[in-house]
Amino acid sequence: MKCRKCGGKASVNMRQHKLALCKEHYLEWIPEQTERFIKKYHMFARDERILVAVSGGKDSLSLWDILARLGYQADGLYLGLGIDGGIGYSHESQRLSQKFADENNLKLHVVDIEGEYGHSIPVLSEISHRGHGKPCAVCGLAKRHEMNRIARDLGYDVLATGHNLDDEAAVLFGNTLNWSAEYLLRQGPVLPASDGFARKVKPLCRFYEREMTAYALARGIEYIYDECPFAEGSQQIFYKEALNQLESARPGAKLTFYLKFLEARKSGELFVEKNIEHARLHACPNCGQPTSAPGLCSFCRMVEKAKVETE
Ligand code: Q46
Ligand code: ZN
Ligand code: ZN
Repeated sequence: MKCRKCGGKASVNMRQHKLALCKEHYLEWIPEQTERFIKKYHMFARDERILVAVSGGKDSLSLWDILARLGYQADGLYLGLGIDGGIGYSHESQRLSQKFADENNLKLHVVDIEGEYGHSIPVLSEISHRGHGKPCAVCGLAKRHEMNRIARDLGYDVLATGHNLDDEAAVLFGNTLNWSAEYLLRQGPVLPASDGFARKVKPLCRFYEREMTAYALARGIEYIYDECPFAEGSQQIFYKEALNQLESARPGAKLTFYLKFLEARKSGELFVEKNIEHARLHACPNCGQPTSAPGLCSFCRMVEKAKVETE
């Protein structure tokens, strides 16, 4: 397999784009594409200040890396959730986030939930009895609240998260299975600011997860491989696996699923019943069934025609 740009040995092959690239050209292609998506979806402008939610994983660190390479003013925000899970999850993810910031001369804000509110996420979850044993409901609530608070307090124009196509397609799949109209209408690459809420953007939403893994590895970014221990067995992961099966049988299915959804939403077709033309129907003079064709209905005309031709 050869790189389409230079003819050298390809190191990444993207079946869904029918595109193979060498490492060097892949590392150019990802930021170029990201820039294209930022413009296409009107995410932010050059003079705006961006706060990147950083978790220490490959997606958020890659996003930060790409925005910095593109010359955007992007600072990071790490939220200390206080999750250990036997692997020191929060500790390690914070260490890697800080390491990335230091090595690249980037500014990282660190907010520790326990330091700020007296309890870690798992403890807050137990106390509040939300979410049936898993702290994810409390965690999601706290993350949204804190990211928004810090963006507002520190004067950032926009909040950026590292959600990739696999994440977005899985959420879309879940929302579709439940026909959650409200969520479907809010899902997309950009959630505009609305009273008290900062604008939220997802610049990586069109990249497959494995494209981001390839990027992080090629850039030599050190990230935490483990997922949060509470993610195991989640519905989200189940949906991802289902979509991966679909994708392996039909390369590009995931991207099409997401992009066609964005198109339908933009054109206003989603959940709007089309006005089917019932007007101007009249009875066919031959069979009496309703028809919009002038004179005979299409069926009678076909039969007529067949008669004439076989006479
Ligand atoms: S919600 Fe749940 Fe995640 Fe919070 S507790 Fe872990 S898995 S980090 S995306
Ligand atoms: Zn090349
Ligand atoms: Zn509040």
